[in-house]
Amino acid sequence: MIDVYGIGTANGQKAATMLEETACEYEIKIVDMFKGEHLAEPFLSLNPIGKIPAIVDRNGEGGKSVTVFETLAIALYLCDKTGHMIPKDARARAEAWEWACVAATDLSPVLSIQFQLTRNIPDHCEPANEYLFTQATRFLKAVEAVSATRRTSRGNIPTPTCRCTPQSPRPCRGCRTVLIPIPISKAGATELPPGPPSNAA
Ligand SMILES: N[C@@H](CCC(=O)N[C@@H](CS)C(=O)NCC(=O)O)C(=O)O
Repeated sequence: MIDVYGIGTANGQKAATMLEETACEYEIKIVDMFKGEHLAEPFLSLNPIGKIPAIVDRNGEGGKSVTVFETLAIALYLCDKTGHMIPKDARARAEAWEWACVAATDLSPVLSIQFQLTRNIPDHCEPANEYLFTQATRFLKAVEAVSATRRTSRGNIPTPTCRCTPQSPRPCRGCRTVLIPIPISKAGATELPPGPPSNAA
């Protein structure tokens, strides 16, 4: 059994999606960021940076408990543990690492910074916002083109650019595990309620 600590933000959903995709049994432990629980114990002992998600594998190697934070580290840990989603062929495996790196080092930071910029910094520099938007579009187009031609090791078509909303009649597998729906609107992040406290300052 794996405990997943988080809430239904994009990164929280990524961990939950990977638990589903690797067919692990898991229990959701809500870390309510809107109450600042991510910046306090006991969560800080799971991730000293104070960002969700984190997992605790109660039955890790040798039957010992293993804690992992960072979504890419969680994804790789789960693939490694279960053997799911990691191609055996070296070239295909390198391709899997390529896209994992794109997600973790390109797409995710760009989307995250753009989100914070448009939501929390009203007098942000618009050219910076446009640059981030252009980059995000570039990464997402490439991901969509490639994922249209691929299947995961478990035979289902991956949906890396999920478009579910809280009202979706048939949410994707990752979104079925969403803990608290986050309102999404075409107008963008500015319409969202006030964000959780952050220790970024
Ligand atoms: N690089 C981290 C980023 C995680 C992250 O940004 N989590 C957000 C929620 S989606 C968070 O905890 N934000 C709270 C904060 O920055 O204080 C990962 O991939 O796990």
